[in-house]
Amino acid sequence: MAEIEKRDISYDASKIQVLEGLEHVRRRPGMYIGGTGSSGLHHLVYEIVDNSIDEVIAGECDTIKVSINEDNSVVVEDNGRGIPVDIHEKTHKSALEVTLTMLHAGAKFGGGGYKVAGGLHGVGLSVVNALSSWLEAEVKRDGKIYHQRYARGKTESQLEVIGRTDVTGTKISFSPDPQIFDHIDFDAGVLEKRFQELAFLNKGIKITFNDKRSDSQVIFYQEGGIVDFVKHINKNKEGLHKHPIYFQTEEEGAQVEIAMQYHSGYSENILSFANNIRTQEGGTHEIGFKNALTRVINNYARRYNFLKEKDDNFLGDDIREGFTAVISVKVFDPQFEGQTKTKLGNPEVRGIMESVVSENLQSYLEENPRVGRSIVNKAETAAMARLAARKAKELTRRQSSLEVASLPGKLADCSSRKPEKCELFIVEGDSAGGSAKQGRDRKFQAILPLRGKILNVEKARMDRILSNEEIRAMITALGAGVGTEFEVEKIRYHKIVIMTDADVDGAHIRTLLLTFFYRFMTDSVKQGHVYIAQPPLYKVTKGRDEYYLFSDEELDELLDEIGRQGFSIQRYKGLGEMNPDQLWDTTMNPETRTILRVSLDDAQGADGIFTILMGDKVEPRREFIQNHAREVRNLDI
Ligand code: 0RA
Repeated sequence: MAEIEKRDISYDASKIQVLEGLEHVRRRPGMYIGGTGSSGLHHLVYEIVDNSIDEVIAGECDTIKVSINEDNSVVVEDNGRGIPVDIHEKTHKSALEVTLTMLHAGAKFGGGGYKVAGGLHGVGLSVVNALSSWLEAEVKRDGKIYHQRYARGKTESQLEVIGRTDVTGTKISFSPDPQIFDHIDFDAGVLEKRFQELAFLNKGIKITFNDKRSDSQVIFYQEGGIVDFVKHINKNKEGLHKHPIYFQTEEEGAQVEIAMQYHSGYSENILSFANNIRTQEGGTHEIGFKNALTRVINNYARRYNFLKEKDDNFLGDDIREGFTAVISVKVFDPQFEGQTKTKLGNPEVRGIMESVVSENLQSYLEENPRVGRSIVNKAETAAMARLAARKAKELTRRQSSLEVASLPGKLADCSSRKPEKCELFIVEGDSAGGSAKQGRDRKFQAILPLRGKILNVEKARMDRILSNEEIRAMITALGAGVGTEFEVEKIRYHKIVIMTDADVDGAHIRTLLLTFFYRFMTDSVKQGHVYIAQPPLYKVTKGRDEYYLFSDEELDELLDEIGRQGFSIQRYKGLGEMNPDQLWDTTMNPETRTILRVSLDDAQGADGIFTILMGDKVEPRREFIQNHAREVRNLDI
C-alpha cells in the first residue's frame, strides 16, 4: 500500500518509462478519458466517432453507423477512405496496428486536415483499444477487406485479408473492459444527444444509431446544419425574423460558420464550438463574434439615425437580449484552455471572426432593413429596461443593516446578520406563512409569504417585473439587486428555500419562482443558494405513533411495515394544514428536514417548461398540456 503510494507521487523519468504506452492508459485511464464512470465509458464511443468525423471534415466520408449490441459492445462503421494498412518502415507494422497499439500514433500519418483534438477528445484510437477487453478493426481499402483483432490493447491476430470489396471504409468493434469501468451500460439518450449535435455541426452527414438492446434505430441528418440547430433551439419561441441569419466562409485556414436568430423572449443563448467540440468557456471565436456584433449593430443604428448623436451606444448585453446563435469554427491546431479545457485560445481566430461577422452582418442588414430595424428596436427596449433596473436597484438595495425600515412589511426577518447562517423561506400563501412564522427558529430563519399568483415573468419586461409587489418584496428581502445588476455576494441569506404546497398550484408557483431566479438572479442558482423544501404528503397515525411520509412509495412501505389496519391517514393538501410544530419538525428543522438544492439544470428545465406554458406560442402549450394532462389538469394559465 505504502509502496504504491510512493510510486504514484514520486514519478521520475525512469519510472514513467516502465509504464509507457498502453499499460499506462490502463493504469491511469482517468488521464485519458476523464474517469472510469459513465462519462469515461461514453467517451470511448465519442473517440471512435470523432475519428470518423475527421474523415467527414476531410470530405471523404458521409455516413457513420453506430450500434450498441445487447452485450454493450459497440460497432462504429464509416464509409471514409479506410485507415491505411501499409507497412510502417521503422516498426514493420501496418499503419492500422500502429494507430491502435501505440499511444499518440494517430497524428504521424495522414497529416493535415482539421482534427478533433481538444480536451479529452483526440486521445486516439489506441486508448479505446487499451480500455477494451477486445477490439476488432475491419478496413475496406484497395479492393480488399482487412481484419485484425486485439485484446486489452495487445495484438491478438495478424492483419489478414478476409475478402474483397469495391468500397472503402473503417469498421471498429469493441467491448469496454469490465476490469476498467465501474458499469458497462451505455445510455442511449446521452449518445443520441452527441450524435444530434454532430449532425447539426456537420451538415449533410448521416449518423445512424442502432440500439440493439431496445431494438430501436434513429437516424441523425440535418440538411440545414447549424441553421437547423438554431431553429431547433428556438422552436418554441417566436422568431423576430423567419430564417436564421447565416454566414459561412473560410479565411486564413479557418472555417467559420455562424447561424443566429432573434426572438421575442429575453434570454441570450450562444453555443460555440471549435472542431466540433462545445466550448463551454467560450474563447477567441466567441469574443470576436460578440465584438463584431456589438459594433455592427451600433454603427447601423447610428447610420440610420436610430441612435442620435447624444445617445450612448447599446451595450453588448442589450444587443444579445432575446438572441440565439450557434458559432462553429474549424481550425488546424485548436488550443483548448481554461478550467475544463473548453475555451478556445487561438489568438488569430478572434480577428478572423471579427472580420467575417462585420462584413457579412453589415451586408445582411443593408439587404434586410426591416430585420435591421426590429433588432435595433429590441436593443433599444433592452437598454431602457437596463436603465430602469439600475434605478430599481438603487431603490431596492439595502445599503446597511441600519436600514431595516426599507425591508418589506410582510417579511418576518431573522435576528442574525450573518448571511451564511441565514435562511429565507419563501412561502406560498398567508396561512402557511403564519404557521411558518410561528414554527421557525427566528434566530436564523426569515419568512416571506407570497400572496396570490405572482406576475407572469415570461411576458413581462424587466421594468414591469420590478413594479410587481411580490417580486419587489423578494428582491428587497434578498438585498442584492436584480438582473444584470444582481450581485450574489450581497445576498442577505445564503439559503433561499422555496416552500410551496404539494399540489398543482404549488408546482406552478415553484416553476415560476425557479424561472425568476434562473433569469434574474442567475448566480444565486449557479452558486447553489436556492433550495426547495420537501413538506410531507401524508401523516399516518396508528395508536400513539405518528409518521410523516414524503412520497407514495414511502407510504406503501410504511403500511407494509405496520400492517394495513387500525391506522388513519391524513393527506396534506397544503402547508396550511400543518400546525407550526409539525411544519418545524417535518420541513424546517435543519436537523430533521430534507431540502433539495436546485441545480442550474433544474432551473433551466423550469425555464423551458415556463416558456412553453407562458410564452407567446399557443401550439407548444397545447401539446404540452395534452401530453401532461394528468399532472396539469387544474393548472390555471
Ligand atoms: C489516416 C489517413 C487516412 C485515413 C485515416 C487516417 C482514417 C482514420 C479513421 C478512423 C476512423 N475512420 C477512419 N477513416 C480514415 C487517409 C489515407 C489515404 O487514403 O490517403
